[in-house]
Amino acid sequence: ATPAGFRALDCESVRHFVAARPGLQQRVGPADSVESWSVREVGDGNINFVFILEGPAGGLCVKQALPYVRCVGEDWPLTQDRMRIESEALAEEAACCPEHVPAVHLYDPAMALMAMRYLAPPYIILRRGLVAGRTYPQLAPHMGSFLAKTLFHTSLIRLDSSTFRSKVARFSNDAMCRLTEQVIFTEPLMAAKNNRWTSPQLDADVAALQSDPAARAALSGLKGLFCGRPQALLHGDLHTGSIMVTESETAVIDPEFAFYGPMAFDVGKILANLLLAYFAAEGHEATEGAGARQEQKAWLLSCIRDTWEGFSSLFLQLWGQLGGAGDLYPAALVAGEALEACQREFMGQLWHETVQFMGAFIIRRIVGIAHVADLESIADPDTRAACERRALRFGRRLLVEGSRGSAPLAAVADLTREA
Ligand code: ADP
Ligand code: SR1
Ligand code: MG
Ligand code: MG
Ligand code: MG
Repeated sequence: ATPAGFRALDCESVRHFVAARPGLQQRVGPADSVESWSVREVGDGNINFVFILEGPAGGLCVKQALPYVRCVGEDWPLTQDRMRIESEALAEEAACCPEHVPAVHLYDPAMALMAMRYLAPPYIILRRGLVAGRTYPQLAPHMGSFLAKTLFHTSLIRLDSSTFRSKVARFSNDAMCRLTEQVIFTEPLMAAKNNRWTSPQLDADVAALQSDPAARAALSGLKGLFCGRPQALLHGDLHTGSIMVTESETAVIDPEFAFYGPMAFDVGKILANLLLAYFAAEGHEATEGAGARQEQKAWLLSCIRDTWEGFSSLFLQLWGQLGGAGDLYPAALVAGEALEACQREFMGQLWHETVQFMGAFIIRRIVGIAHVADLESIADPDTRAACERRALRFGRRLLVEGSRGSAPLAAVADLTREA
């Protein structure tokens, strides 16, 4: 139910909401400057409304959850508790990785809103930077670190089982998980009214994929992992539209889908979105000129590899330093060679699942309800469809085969060479 006292804000009412709260107001400007503040709604995501207020003292970002999905409208109701999840997840992430998380200044449950640090230009949404052809040398080390710290510190390798279970319960996030089950793990491989694709160019490709029993079985297996493996507190929507970047900084926003799930879901989502940018780059070259994206394409592939390497090596380092204190592999039970064997098995399995999730994420962005600007911004439908066909075939292969039989880095190199 909508919280008592809730009202949807617009640019005028958000100005007065902030002006009435001294702790927020002082971040934008003194009382006599309120009418001069610039206020704009900048939400370009699928779900919520986001306002930026700027005045003589600085800027502030206010994000509000209405009782429905923004990109669909009132026909798709959605819990406003997602704003509690987002503010609590940001706090959990900030506890282990403050360098990559925006500070939250207020969470107001009745208004289903959050006020947080305004990530002012040159911060830009990573997906937008990638569409414009840019590269970000710090992205892989920063995202490797964000993933390792948030996933390790919230896992049972680090925590005692009572603390772990209480966090699992606090982040059950049922409605948001059901949305993910529907739009990622169910609809893309069946006839569903939400689905869309570049038609008629991809009609035959999509028909073949949707009637492929191996793909359907693999997607169902991933849904089982998503629902049944509470391994760590996930961000839950870690695509390139949930990351803001500068040349030297990286900030992860928008964890409203946070819940306890399989680590490979988060790792796979960011890697899959980098791959989508890679496949789209070929299409941008059609208008920008042959070779125009060569440097970006090489960087995207190295960024995938380096993010995985940075993540896995820091995760294992944290495990070596602090893992013995948690209840999953207590030092008294697992040490020396036994610990090394557990770590090898864990990382091998995590990579395999990561690759399969990558396949599912690529497919959903080409066939399902929510597409990506990387591909959508390729204006010519034949050019776009050629990129999407390549990505779909590659995604199907990742989904069905995972990394079976190959060492992690060899698998990335092989798969991308053959794509
Ligand atoms: P949604 O949940 O609807 O996807 P997001 O949290 O992703 O909403 O925010 C939508 C957009 O608002 C982002 O793509 C970004 O452009 C802008 N935005 C969100 N948070 C901030 C922030 N802290 N600073 C600056 N811009 C932001
Ligand atoms: C209605 S589906 C909207 C999608 O946008 C969000 O960012 C999530 O990825 C979700 O699946
Ligand atoms: Mg978003
Ligand atoms: Mg969101
Ligand atoms: Mg995705």
